[in-house]
Amino acid sequence: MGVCSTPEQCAARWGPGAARGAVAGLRYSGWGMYKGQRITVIIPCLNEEQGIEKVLRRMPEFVDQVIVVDNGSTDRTSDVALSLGAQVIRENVRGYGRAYKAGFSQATGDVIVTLDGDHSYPPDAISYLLEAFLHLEADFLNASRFPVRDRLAMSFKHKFGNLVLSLAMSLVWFRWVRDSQSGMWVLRRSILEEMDLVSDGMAFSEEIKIEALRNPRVRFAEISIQYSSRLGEIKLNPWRDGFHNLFFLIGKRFSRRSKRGII
Ligand SMILES: Nc1nc2c(ncn2[C@@H]2O[C@H](COP(=O)(O)OP(=O)(O)O)[C@@H](O)[C@H]2O)c(=O)[nH]1
Ligand SMILES: [Mg+2]
Repeated sequence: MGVCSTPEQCAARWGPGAARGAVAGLRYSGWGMYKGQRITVIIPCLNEEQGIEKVLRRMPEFVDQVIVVDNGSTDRTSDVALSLGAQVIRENVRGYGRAYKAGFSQATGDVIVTLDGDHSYPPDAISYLLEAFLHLEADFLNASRFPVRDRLAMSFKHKFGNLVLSLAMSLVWFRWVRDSQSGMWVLRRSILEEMDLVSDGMAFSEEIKIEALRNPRVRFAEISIQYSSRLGEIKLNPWRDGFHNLFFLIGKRFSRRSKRGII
C-alpha cells in the first residue's frame, strides 16, 4: 500500500504536501482522490491484529484517509495499524456503533467507505463500489454479501438470521434490502448531518441503513460484493445480537426522532 516512512519519500511519491502526513506518521496522499472525491475509509477494530494488517496492505492508493478505530483492543491492533500508516483513534467504550461514531467525527473525506478489520470484506472492491456509487448517483450504497460464494465465510445460522432481519427491515420500511447487516457501505459524508444514530452496538449497522432509507433526500442503492472468512475471533454473538437487532428495528420504526446529525 502507499505508505512512505520519511517526508522525503512521501514528497517524492506524492508531491510536497505529502510530507505533512509522513511527519505525523500517517499514510497521506493529498492527490489520491477518486474522480474528484476525497475518500475516507473507516475500520472499527476490536482485537483484529491479524486482519487489520491484511486489510491495510490491500488498501487502494487513491484513498486519502484511513481511520482505524481501536475499540479497547488488548492485542497489537493499534501498533499494526499505525505502522502501516493508518490514523488510529482509540475509543475505550466498547461497541461497534460507538466505534463508528468516533470514526465519523474525525473523517474529512467527501465520501466515506467502511469495512471490518477482520479481512472478510474485500478492500479491492472499494474502487468498484465507488464506481457504482458515482454512476448510480447514490448517497448511500450498501455492499451486500449475498450470494455468499465462499462456503466457509458464513454459517447457515448466520445466513438464516440475516435473512430474517433483512426481510423484517424490508417489510417495515417498504424497501427491498438484501443485506441489512452488511458492514461495508459507501456514503456521502454530508448525509450524516441528517441522521439520528442512537445505537452504540451491533444494531448500528442496520440503523444507518434505516436512516438512509427513510430520508427522501438520500438515494439508497445496494450491490453485491464477495465476502470471505474472517481472520481472528468473531465478536458478534448471533442469538443475543440477532434478537437485539430485531427489537431495535421494530422500536426504531415506532420511535420519534430524538436528535439530528452526528457530525
Ligand atoms: N462486536 C463488536 N465489534 C467491534 C467492536 N468494536 C469494534 N468492532 C469491530 O467491528 C467489526 C465487526 O465485528 P465482527 O465480529 O466481524 O462481526 P460480523 O462481521 O457481523 O460477524 C470487526 O472489525 C470488529 O473488530 C465492539 O465493541 N463489538
Ligand atoms: Mg466481520
